[in-house]
Amino acid sequence: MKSEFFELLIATNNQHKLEEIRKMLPNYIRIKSLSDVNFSKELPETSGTIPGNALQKARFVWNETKINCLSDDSGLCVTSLNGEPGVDSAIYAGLPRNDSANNSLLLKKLEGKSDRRAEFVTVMSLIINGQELIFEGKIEGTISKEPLGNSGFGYDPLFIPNGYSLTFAQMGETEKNNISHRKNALNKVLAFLKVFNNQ
Ligand code: ITT
Repeated sequence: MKSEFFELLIATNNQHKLEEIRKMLPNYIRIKSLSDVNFSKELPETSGTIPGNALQKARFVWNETKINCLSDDSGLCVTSLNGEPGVDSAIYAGLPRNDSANNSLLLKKLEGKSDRRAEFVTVMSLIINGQELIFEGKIEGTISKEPLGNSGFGYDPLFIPNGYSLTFAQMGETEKNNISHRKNALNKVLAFLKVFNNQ
């Protein structure tokens, strides 16, 4: 199937993710947000795993819209906390979700621990004409002693990728988007779409 443009619905209610994905995609992919298609339902995330949630969100949106779609389920996994907050990253400190409370809780749990290794994980589920695909991206790093920087969202003020001395929130969106877990997952999605769309 060769076509000039490829339309893709981004199955997220997280505006930060949507904007990061928008900036990473080439022009031949025309993205639509859920609000562009008047989709206002809460996305289900009850599987208990990051890949499971990614698939659950994409399936839900595909079943409701029948538009080719891409979901993103992400989390920060801290080695010395047995992978916490992981699949619960968005609500680590409880509801309503609050990035600053999540960061404070994480710092508190790491008090006195010398091992501050962590990795960000993104799993994307792509559904095209009903066919389900899964792609994973990761980046390893460490957790800083205090929140540093103002850009990005979520745990960005705490995450220092390996090989860097700045947190994601200090390095700014362009540099983060070049190396992030989300970018690594999206590169795999794009490699697939390139073949699929015969670009
Ligand atoms: P959707 O399900 O609608 O996509 P969400 O915010 O609920 O949005 P997740 O369930 O994947 O998304 O939650 C991931 C949480 O992990 C997110 O709320 C942040 O706290 C954190 N997170 C994910 N990606 C991140 C990133 O690039 N930088 C910092 N924190 C991130």
